[in-house]
Amino acid sequence: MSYSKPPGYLALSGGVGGARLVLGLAQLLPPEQLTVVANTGDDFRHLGLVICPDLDTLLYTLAGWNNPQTGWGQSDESWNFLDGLAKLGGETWFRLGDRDMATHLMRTQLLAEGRSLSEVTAQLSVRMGVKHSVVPMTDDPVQTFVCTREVRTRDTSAEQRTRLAFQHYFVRDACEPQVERFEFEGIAAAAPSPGFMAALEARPAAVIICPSNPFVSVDPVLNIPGVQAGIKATAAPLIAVSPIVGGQAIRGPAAKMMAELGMPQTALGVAQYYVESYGDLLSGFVLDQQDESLQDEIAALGLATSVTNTVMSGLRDKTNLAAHLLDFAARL
Ligand code: FO1
Repeated sequence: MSYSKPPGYLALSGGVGGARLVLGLAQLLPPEQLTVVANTGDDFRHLGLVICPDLDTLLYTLAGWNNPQTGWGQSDESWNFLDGLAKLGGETWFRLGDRDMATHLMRTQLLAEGRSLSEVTAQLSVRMGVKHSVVPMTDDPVQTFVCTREVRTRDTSAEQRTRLAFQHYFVRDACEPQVERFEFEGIAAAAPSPGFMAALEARPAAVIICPSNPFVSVDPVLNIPGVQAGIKATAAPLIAVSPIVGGQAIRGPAAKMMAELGMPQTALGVAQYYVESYGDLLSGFVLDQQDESLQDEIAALGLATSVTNTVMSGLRDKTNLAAHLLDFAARL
């Protein structure tokens, strides 16, 4: 008697916003029914360490180690390492807590021993007691660069364009420069990670785009060669949750980026961007109750739509949104 394994779900996530929904999904789905694919475009080498922020936010969130205030790093943190680094005149703009440092050191060491990022992530998951499968989008190097334009207030003719490494834009420069476009260096030669491919080949019941930044968290994942074809081949509905609620991003620079890219900073603007970028790959869009008035315009893009509370503060909100998503997916 062969019991057909119930189909699983695939969640594509960046950092904070995505991790909240992933925690909700993890309350409802057993480990064998959920694979979380993390954006690795934010990754960078710093102080000789390989740092993978979105992977760590997801692992820490599922392990219960995360710092809910910042959305990154660990709770109960101490900062002696950073204080020591400051005394030596080292770079302290990227804040590394003492407990967080252990993760970066172990990851850097395991990678240096020749393991793939997927293998290292699996090891860290076990050591953190994370049961659900969190995988990098790829084991190949992909680095997000933010191409910005600094319009000098006085002399507007002297537009200075710069190409910033993601963490320089996001942390060192506090997302202040005006974005013009993004580059994902290395992506043309990147392959989806083994866990990502396996989850697609296992014909998931649905693929969920978490409420992450469309440009620097979602686009890197969907633009890895083979991913869009892989999603299409699953015949599973691809559903996005809007990261913009009431004209604001819950966290991070998504709304500011949309303004600088000339897009309406609304859930409709996000839906339009996804449809323009991915055509009919996307079949469903979930928007917040505050944006209910946009539902018909979003549906007119050819998307099935669903309205619910997408602002997640407590665990109940996360679980409710996850349940709503699974129910919505089942109806597509
Ligand atoms: N984000 C900040 O805004 N300031 C920081 O000092 C900072 C340190 C940091 C350390 C480890 C880590 O995994 C993430 C960290 N982040 C910090 C977040 C990081 O910039 C991520 O790329 C964002 O979370 C966007 O996904």
